[in-house]
Amino acid sequence: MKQSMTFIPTLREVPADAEVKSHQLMLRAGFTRQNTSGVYSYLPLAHKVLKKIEQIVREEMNNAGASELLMPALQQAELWQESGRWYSYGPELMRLKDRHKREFALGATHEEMITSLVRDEIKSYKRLPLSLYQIQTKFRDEKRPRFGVLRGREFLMKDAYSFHATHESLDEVYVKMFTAYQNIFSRCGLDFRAVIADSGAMGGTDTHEFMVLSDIGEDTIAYSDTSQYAANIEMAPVIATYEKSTEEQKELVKIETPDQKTIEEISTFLNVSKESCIKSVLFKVDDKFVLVLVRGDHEVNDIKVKNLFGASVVELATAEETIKALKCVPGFIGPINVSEDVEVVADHAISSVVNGVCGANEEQFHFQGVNIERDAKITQLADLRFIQEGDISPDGEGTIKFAKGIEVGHVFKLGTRYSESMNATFLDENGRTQPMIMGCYGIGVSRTLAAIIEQHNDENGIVWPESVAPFQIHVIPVNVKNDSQKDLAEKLYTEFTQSGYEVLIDDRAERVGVKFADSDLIGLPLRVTVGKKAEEGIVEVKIRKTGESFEVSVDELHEKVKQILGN
Ligand code: 9G3
Repeated sequence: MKQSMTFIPTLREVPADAEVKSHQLMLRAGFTRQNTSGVYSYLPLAHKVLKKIEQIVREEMNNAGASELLMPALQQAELWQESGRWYSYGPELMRLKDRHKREFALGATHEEMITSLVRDEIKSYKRLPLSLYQIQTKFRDEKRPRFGVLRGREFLMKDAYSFHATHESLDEVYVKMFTAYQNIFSRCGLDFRAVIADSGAMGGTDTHEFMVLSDIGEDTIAYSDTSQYAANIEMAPVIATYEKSTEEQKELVKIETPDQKTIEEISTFLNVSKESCIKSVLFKVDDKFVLVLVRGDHEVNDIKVKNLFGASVVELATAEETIKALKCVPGFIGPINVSEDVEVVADHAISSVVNGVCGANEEQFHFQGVNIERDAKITQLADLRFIQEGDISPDGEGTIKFAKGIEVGHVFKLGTRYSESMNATFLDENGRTQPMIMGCYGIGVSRTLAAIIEQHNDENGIVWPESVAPFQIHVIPVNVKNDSQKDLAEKLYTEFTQSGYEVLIDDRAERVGVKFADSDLIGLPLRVTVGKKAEEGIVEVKIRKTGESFEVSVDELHEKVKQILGN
């Protein structure tokens, strides 16, 4: 490709509203432009990278036995009404009406679509298992789109779905997909971890997220410092046990604590440790109030609360709801003398608190000498806190550390969640009608592009891994007005192209400083500069990743390039 004829609008300055490296570099290196909030165009260089990533995805999906198809983005509302999700999703699901006022969703995902497609055609266990995938634009009206294409409202996803007669069959395909994902992200040059994700009610092995390690990642990974264990912090179970202090039980005493509301304030005001404080958090779990108790130095994990009750919605109670439910303003609530219609549950660590402190359900007052099993009515003790750094790893090996991650993939065992609600059944070998068992497997393709940039850049720009670089070689004639430089550069461009390399030539009549700065921004693996020594048949080769550069005579050049690019 000739730069004088394509479209790579590079920028000198760092755009002010781009907060993360990948967003800044995609704008500066002329890979993308924002059309509106969360909506982007992928310019020619980004488009070539997307195609490279897609090609890797296709090879691995096909190798895992999946067949590619393409479903509509326009999804009739009836499909989502059948699964019930038309009503459970809010403004994030983009909806529209056609000319006949019929309602549609813009595809945020395709479980309903694929299930309705398969149920009409597959009736016998003999046709299972079946794995299908597509690579297609998805629409999700994110409340806060940010970080460029990392969290957009329109993005490119590979979504795969598998259909099975048995759970064993699903397990087999799940492993194949898991392996395919490891291959995909490795081939894209990413440093990633497969982490156990929110298991919902089922149990920890039915969903994994693939996280690219990055400080700007929005997800927190809890991983063991000595074993392979890694989980999304939302999911990581806590197996720590707590020794009960041998302290004598004291009397319950109500004390005045004027304006002391937080654990920090109480612990300082009463000169007690945070571990001996009881943090009471009121939630609305579906349509009932639940008071969750955790030790003062811990945090409530709302996903674990949701899973404990199998709820679909868990939200912090508002101040008004708190006053209504506990007859007390926030900051002084606690588990003692709580009305019947508030259920009180506690994290395991609470059972080790002796003579603790908690809110008195009376403004400006707390209780001291609290011993929960004596003073309060707990309906359940459960693992309800977030795991913390230093906790023992849930597999019993090593201690937990945290890392931030960007979720680029997510694999699920769906079970019969959609086949039952949408009546996708098959006849098993005994002639009995059964709901199909499903799996689904997603990769954020456009997000993967940005994640690669997050992990592969330096102070001068992007440093593309060769496997996904938009081109392999950047040929740069220093001065296109000098015939020997211009002719040699064009000769090399033609020869490399004929040898099967993908070559970009900067044939613009620009100053060399601009060409080198743009070349570093765009970040192709190899640069061949044709300058003053063109008459002597000498060019300069530069390796983008290491910065190493050396002069090479034209007759050794092809061999040298072959060595470096390992084509
Ligand atoms: C929606 C909207 C947003 C959503 C969903 C539905 C996330 C939704 C989860 C999935 C599960 C898997 C197939 C590929 C892999 C992921 N956000 N999810 O279902 F309507 Cl607005 O998408 N789907």
